[in-house]
Amino acid sequence: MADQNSNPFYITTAISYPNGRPHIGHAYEAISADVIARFQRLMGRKVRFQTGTDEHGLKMARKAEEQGRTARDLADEMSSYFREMCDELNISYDRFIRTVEDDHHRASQAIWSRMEAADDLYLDRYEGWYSVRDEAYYDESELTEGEGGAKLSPQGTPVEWTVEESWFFRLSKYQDRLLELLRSPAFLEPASRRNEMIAFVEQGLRDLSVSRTSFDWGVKVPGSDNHVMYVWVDALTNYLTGLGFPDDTSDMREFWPADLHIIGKDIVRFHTIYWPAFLMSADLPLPKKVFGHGFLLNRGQKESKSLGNVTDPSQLAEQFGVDALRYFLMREVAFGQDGSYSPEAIVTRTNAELANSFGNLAQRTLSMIAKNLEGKLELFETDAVDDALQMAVTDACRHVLPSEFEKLAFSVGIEAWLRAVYACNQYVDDQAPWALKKTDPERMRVVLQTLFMALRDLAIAIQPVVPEKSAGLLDQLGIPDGERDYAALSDADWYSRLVKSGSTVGKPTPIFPRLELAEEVE
Ligand code: ME8
Repeated sequence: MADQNSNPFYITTAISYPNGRPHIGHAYEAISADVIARFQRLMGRKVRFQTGTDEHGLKMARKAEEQGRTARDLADEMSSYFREMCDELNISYDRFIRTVEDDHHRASQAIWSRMEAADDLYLDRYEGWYSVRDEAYYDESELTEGEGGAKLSPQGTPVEWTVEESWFFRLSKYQDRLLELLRSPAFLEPASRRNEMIAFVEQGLRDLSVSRTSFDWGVKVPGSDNHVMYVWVDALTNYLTGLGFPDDTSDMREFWPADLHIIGKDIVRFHTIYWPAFLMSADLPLPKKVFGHGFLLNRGQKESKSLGNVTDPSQLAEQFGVDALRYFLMREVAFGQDGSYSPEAIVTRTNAELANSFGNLAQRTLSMIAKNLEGKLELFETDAVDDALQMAVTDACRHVLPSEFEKLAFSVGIEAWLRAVYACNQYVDDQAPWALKKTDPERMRVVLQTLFMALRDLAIAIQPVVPEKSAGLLDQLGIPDGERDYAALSDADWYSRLVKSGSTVGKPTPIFPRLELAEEVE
């Protein structure tokens, strides 16, 4: 459906359960999706980026009951913390969706009616296991035994025996088409998640219970007022709601099917089996790719209220800075795998790579230009050693980083960028402009201006990861707003235009101060 000329790119995160406050896993997912959204914008694509909260279901209803309040009241309060977290972390979403919104109820009822019209829904009785924590039905064969013989889901959560009248979706009918989809490598990444899903489908799909009658916190089933939709039916539909479905809107035409759903590894089944089956039934195009990222662990351990190690991401951002946190997460964790973080690791890495390497390079280059060239830039003739540095920087910024980010291999792309930063620092040490000042001032000018050009490329390339800090540096360099996208990296004339414009470099302000570990952090 998407019009190729406008080059649209639609990316979504999962929508979070607001049954508590956001944790670091939520922040990690939002940041990684934001890095992709910003990257694609810099690549010249028209990006639509959606995130939000998943507010219906038994988990929310029970949590509200526990707290003696209405589910709506709980959702209103908690959802606002998720939105605040996104704003604090500089997440450039176009819409923060809440599933309690009217347009979402309408969209969910519309997809339901299309599945019904396709003869894919029938009324029966559900008898089986349900995990409220996962909001998932499990087959007996999938369960394991916990302490005292308690039955546990494959995710280790408690399950309860459930018997009620329910609408069923003919999932079994889509078995062959789903297998074909899952076997096409582009649909689900990383590849490690694919085999598990293929095995699940190969083992035979049973029809899925898609409505509940024992509580009413959800979207009403059209024509069956005593049923609410199974929360995953409405939750997954959020990706369509945001584009105006079921209306034939320009957003639907432009952005559906979605280019990329970013989700965590625990909800791959819902996104690569249930969701495509619902869409096939409703006769809608399927998302192009689902990426299941890994989990973030606190010093190698899962965070949980009982261990008392739950981290508030806003507090981390406040303590270390938003961009330092973003950089750390994208650089430290190989996207797709699990990763671990600790305050020490954040401080060590960002001090070494951002403060001491990139920040220091910017600081010393710009202060030498301000001091020794009176901030004035001019055209210059390079030597082979200057050309070699320029080539290394250009290769990292124009080729390696973008091609790795396109593959969602952020840590690899950042590593290439960092090698270019190291090359610049090595060049400063080798060329020793402070010594050239006395022996060969003309050569000093060449060295400083070569570094200026490199800094500009490095700052442009790293924008998706550290948007605020790179913007600050590009401001200090005098790079005009309209010349900061990736196409500008291939513009051979930018420097001569800047020189002609008479732009000058003032005394720099440090962009990445060294971080200290606060006393209260162990
Ligand atoms: O699953 N590290 O919501 P949710 C990394 N409402 N990612 C993590 C994580 C961790 N420690 N813990 C959770 C839901 N996540 C549903 C989604 S989408 C139509 C409905 C990820 O609040 C998790 O994998 O439990 C998911 O992608 C997202 O955070 C929201 O999790």
